[in-house]
Amino acid sequence: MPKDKLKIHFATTNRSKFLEAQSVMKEYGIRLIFLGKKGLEIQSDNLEEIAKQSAIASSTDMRISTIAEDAGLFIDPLRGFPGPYSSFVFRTLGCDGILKLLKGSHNRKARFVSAVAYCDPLHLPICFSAVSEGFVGTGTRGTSGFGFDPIFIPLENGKKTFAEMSSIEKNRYSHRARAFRKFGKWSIRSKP
Ligand code: ITT
Repeated sequence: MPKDKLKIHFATTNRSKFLEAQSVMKEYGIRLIFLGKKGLEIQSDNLEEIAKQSAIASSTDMRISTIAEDAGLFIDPLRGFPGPYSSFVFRTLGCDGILKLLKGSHNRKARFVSAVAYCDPLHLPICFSAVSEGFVGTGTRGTSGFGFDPIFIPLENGKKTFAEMSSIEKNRYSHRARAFRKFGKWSIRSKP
């Protein structure tokens, strides 16, 4: 683990994502800093590869320790779509577009996946992935969070969408919180 363990830059443009991750990192004594930009993202259908390359790019460019995260919603009856293309699909189709694609489908099983990559200028990146299993609701509900939160219901809760939860509650079930906790545990284990 790096010398500047307590301060890590999060190479993301998404402030909601940052705030969720920041509160998890606090549990591990890590101060996460919002970078407001990310390294050039590669085209790939592998979230871990995208996150790793993005973390390498930011860390090399700025000579600092960085974290990058790539996440996506994988919907079973759509054979994993939108998956790694979630950002584009959210901007183009949005929640309503996904609901239309699923109209009449009884199978609404889906999962959010998060890949969190850490990189410092002297080492190869390390990546931690986690999943939140759930299903897509039949309409949009709630105003919290971002992205596909209004249509995703995590299995462990089974009732509320992520957008109907506080960020603390979302962090109990979310792919992102789980992946960041894996990173947090690793950072404690690798204490110099
Ligand atoms: P950065 O790449 O700058 O970090 P981003 O918003 O583009 O921000 P991702 O590529 O990781 O982030 O995520 C792709 C999309 O997947 C994102 O724009 C959302 O629409 C959706 N998504 C990811 N995590 C989500 C979450 O926790 N809740 C709702 N939607 C999420």
